[in-house]
Amino acid sequence: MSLISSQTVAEHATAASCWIIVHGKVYDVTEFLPEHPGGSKIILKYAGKDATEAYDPIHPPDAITTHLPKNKHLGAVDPTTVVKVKKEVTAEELRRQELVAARPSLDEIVNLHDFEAVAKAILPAKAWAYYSSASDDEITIRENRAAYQRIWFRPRILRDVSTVDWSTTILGQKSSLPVYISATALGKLGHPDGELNLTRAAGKHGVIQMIPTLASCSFDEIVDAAVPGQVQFLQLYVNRDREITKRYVQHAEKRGVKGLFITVDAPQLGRREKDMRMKFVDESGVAKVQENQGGVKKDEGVARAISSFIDPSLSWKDIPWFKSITNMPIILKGVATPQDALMAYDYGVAGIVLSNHGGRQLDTARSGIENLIEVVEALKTRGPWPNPQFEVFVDGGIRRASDVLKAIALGAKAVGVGRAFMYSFCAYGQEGVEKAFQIFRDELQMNMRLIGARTIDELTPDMVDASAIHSHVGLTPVDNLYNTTYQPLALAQFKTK
Ligand code: PPY
Repeated sequence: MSLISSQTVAEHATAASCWIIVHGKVYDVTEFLPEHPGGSKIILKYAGKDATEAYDPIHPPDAITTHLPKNKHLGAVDPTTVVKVKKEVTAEELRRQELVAARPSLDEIVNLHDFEAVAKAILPAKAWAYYSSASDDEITIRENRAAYQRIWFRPRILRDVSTVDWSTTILGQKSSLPVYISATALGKLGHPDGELNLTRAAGKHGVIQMIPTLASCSFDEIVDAAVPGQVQFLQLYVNRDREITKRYVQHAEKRGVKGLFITVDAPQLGRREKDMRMKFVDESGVAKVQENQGGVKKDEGVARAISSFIDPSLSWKDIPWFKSITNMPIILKGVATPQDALMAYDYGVAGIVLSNHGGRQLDTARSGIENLIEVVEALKTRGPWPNPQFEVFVDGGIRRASDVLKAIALGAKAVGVGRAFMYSFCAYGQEGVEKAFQIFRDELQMNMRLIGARTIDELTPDMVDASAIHSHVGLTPVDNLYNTTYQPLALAQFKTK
């Protein structure tokens, strides 16, 4: 096939005929414009041009080739015709690069909050807004941390804690930590290797990674990056087109994925205002004077832009179907009440994650750790507890091994950590994630010794005092590190000249 000159591509720069270049290939996306989950406006910005840089962080590499009919793949661009446009380095970008160079050395990172602080400083504003944002007033995201501080330890003494072992099993799979990497989307917004940083670190350290449906890397890239025997789970957003979901799930099972975590708390995406407000901020980080023209669809932030494929009609009736299409254990991610925990149990799934989606969905929903207490009580009515056939996980707000131990003492089989691992690779790539694991190990060793638990099984409910958990009146000492990295919400900005 003959090469296409970039001048020819440039002639197709309107909604009537829209060509774009991605990874050196030319695509005719004219008919796809109305179907693009992120809206047509963003594609039109790159009409007739190379869209690779904008495409990469948001899409797995194969998204365009799988979704666009073959007759719209027009061929390769002639590289000799491509005029290299020198990318203008903005003031924000310059400042960012200076900060990257001045990052604390990894040796100076002593806790997980440190990663978050570095990520906050060095991430592009849009990436930080997308990752850090939570819904509405961001009450739940903060409560996720605060709840752990309403639980106090009741340590046991004189138990010979010379050796302590925090390894465990999760859904029957070995895990070196009682912590798994929870799914977080769009990893390449924060680091060029995206989710592969997590895969590589997890493979080296025997930690289980949950692969997100909305990863920036493709599912196969993430599985290919695993070492032999490395355990991976899959987080699933259920597509309106069930055939797509079926193919995806069965492909994952074939590729050796060991657990299917179906997200059940996101029939519609929460309104994450920090992310939404990015619309009004231009590249230099200065508030942009922008009239809201009639008819122009409001940009709703990165997340809402790409969420239209998620099926809001998902219901309990679908659970038998999932069981019929896969033998992987099915876990419902985003359960928040004892009633639903019992329904999940009665529907015969393998477990639940007590989660509020990192505070990104229903604001003022309670924390997973608070719900755990009632859920465990309810599950005891169904038979002996702990029940090896039904595992309960918790996520949201975990930054310390002490948080992990509290959840396990109260009945969680393991906990999920999403943002904290993501921030560790945003700040330091794979090495950052490995350091985060080391921090967990150091803190687990110290805390297990001080609590008097030599193994995960020795963590029992009597080792914690959770009597204040349901009191939402905060009288605990102030969590300074968290409060420093937490960025308060802002109100709408007045126009600047
Ligand atoms: C989230 O942002 O909370 C997600 O779970 C990922 C996501 C990203 C974009 C659309 C829908 C969900």
